[in-house]
Amino acid sequence: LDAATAPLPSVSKSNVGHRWSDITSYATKKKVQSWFQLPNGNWELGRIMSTSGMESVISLPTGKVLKVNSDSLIPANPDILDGVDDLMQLSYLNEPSVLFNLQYRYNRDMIYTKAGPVLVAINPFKKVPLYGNDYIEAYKNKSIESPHVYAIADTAIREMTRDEVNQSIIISGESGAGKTETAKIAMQYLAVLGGGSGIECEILKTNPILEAFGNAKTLRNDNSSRFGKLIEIHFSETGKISGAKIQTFLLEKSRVVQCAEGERSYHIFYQLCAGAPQKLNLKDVDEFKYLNQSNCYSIPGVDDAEQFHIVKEALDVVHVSKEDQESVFAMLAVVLWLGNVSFTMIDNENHVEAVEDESLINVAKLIGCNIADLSLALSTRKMRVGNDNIVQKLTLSQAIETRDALAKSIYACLFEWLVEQINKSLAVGKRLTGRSISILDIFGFESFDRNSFEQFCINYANERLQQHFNRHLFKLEQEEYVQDGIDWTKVDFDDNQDCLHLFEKKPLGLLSLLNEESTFPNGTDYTFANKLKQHLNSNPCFRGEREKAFTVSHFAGEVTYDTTGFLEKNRDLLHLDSIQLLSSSSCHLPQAFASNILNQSEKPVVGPLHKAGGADSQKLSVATKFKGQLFQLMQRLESTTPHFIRCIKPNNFQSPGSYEQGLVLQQLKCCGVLEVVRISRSGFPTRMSHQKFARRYGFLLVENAAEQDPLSVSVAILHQFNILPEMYQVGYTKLFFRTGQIGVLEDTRNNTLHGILRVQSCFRGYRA
Ligand code: AOV
Ligand code: MG
Repeated sequence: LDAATAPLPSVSKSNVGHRWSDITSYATKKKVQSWFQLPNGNWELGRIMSTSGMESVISLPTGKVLKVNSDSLIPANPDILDGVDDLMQLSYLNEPSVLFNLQYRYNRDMIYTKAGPVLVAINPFKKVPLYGNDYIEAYKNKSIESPHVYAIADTAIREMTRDEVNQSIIISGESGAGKTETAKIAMQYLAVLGGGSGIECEILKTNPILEAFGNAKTLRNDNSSRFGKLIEIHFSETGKISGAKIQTFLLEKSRVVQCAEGERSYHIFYQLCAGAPQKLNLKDVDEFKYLNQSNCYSIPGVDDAEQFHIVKEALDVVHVSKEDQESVFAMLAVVLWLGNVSFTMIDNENHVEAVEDESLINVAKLIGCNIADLSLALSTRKMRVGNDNIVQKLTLSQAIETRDALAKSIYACLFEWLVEQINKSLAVGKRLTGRSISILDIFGFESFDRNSFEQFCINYANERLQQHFNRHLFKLEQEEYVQDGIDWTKVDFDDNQDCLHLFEKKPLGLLSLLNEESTFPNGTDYTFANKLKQHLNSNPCFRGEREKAFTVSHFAGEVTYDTTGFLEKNRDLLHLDSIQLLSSSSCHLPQAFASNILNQSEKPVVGPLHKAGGADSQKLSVATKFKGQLFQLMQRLESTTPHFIRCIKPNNFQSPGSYEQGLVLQQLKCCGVLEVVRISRSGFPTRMSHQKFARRYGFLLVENAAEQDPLSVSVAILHQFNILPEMYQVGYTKLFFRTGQIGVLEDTRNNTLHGILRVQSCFRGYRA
């Protein structure tokens, strides 16, 4: 049994495991596998043939043999760890090992993998046979253990019941990574386990509604959520769903009036046009300006007319009356017709008047106001200058801005109104007092060639969420050590407090400065950008750029923002003339919208008239409102036990079967999975119970250990193999190892087993 007693390679005392020289000296004897980076950046698994000095010879699976610098090699895990279902089981947690492990599983349709406490989900972009009642049953009965959204949902239910603490399932990842699908899969599980009252059907039907009104085709995702969503599902004492509540965040309003080439506006517009009741008098989608500017009308594989029926049925289920449904569709038609309203020049000072054509007439009819009032609201503005009330005529660009602002407001109000109706239905007659599980599905971190106010808000939200993530995982890790009686000196990890500070600091943070500038009537995107540069240039997370741009170092990478439109989007003004128009309507929805807008002002708007300059300072800025919502959200999440799911997009083409290592790696880094792995690496990531350890390696002991208890066997093994004391900790129930230790033991075990097999076959040969 030479191999068993052969001295193990010496190991480095640093936290991160082996020093390279240790590996290579060991490798030369054992032909250890190692990662080698190809010029295209991908990693390839090779075997080290020999090493001399700083040079190693490796053979690649293709048969190619290369001479490489030893420093460029990264140790690979032993074969028994191929495709482990928790990355924490890997001896080496380096990037190629993590990437390979996920890819190994992905290729076998195992799209879920645990990264310690986090579930990683890689978007398959195809149907995978992992869902449905049989699977739900199996996870419920614990007859399947492989990582799954169902398993997360199951844990959430169990911990809610056991600990009497509210739970949250927090889903994040880039656009198109699969957050919304994952949220639906989790809801499906909760609905089956907590079903019975019928309310679960209503909850599931909120998905097609909110997706129709809040999702759109973008260049990255055919069904991209353009809002954030938290759904809180309540359970009664008996574990049945008793009701639910939905909160939404920051719908992307700008999409209603403009969207990029190849993208679409919100699905519902196309659905309505395809399946519209004739009485709305709608035209084909390509005749509406708001829809035809992006040259994209359909989504491959999606039948908008059919979707429209699904949405109508869903509205029935959540008790939106037929009458209200008609009003909703009428408001959608208002938005579409508004986009077609045009203006003509009436003087040589560029002032305009709305053209009285079919679009203007239809808008007036559908809103329930008279045409002249509508026309005035779109082409003039009442102002108070000194003590005089004056009526100012609008220029073409002002009129278009006013028209678009009205369309955006109507749509945003409609969305809010719908959410409110849904919430009434989900809560009606039920007391939402029991325990709850909340599912958070927000917009992921975004970095485009050009980033605007929307990305600014989205990325700020992701910073907040990332901090929540860090704090919890750090805490969880620490708790596990403490529970097992391990001496745990705190490990440092980068938190993103500095970047959050850059956003939130008062009075000199990004948000404060933005708000301040937004209240100045003469503030412009230029003056805003200059102010940032003036006050924040010394902040390490901030860099002023040329023109009106600035760069923020986010946890997920640097993003350069173009301030064009920041102030206008942050002010988000709807002129009082427009609000008055809505409140004068004879229909109930426009009236409801008008009072909703007025209610959202900080102070009631006094008097019907604008101040000169038009800045309506009473209204909360978008950034302020969003920050408030986020704080409230974080507070709510803080009081729950979180379960994190990180969605990963394996390619940018929404196509199945393609796994781009670079893209996956970038997301693992961005969304903090490697950070979790890094935190764990500086601790003791490999854990094995005393029993399992004794069973697996006990036979390697020189002295017979059959009589001893698992703990003593384990300790004897550790001693016999001279595992350095700083490389492991003995807990009450488990052994905790630094990175790489199990790999070394495992190699010894394999060699010993091979030795035994050889000896056995020798004997057999002898007898024969
Ligand atoms: P997202 O929510 O993360 O993007 P989605 O959940 O909309 O991404 O997923 C995008 C598309 O990927 C879906 O429409 C499906 O076609 C596919 N997909 C995702 N998960 C699965 C799965 N488990 N099985 C099969 N197909 C899946 V965004 O909302 O754009 O950030 O704002
Ligand atoms: Mg989504």
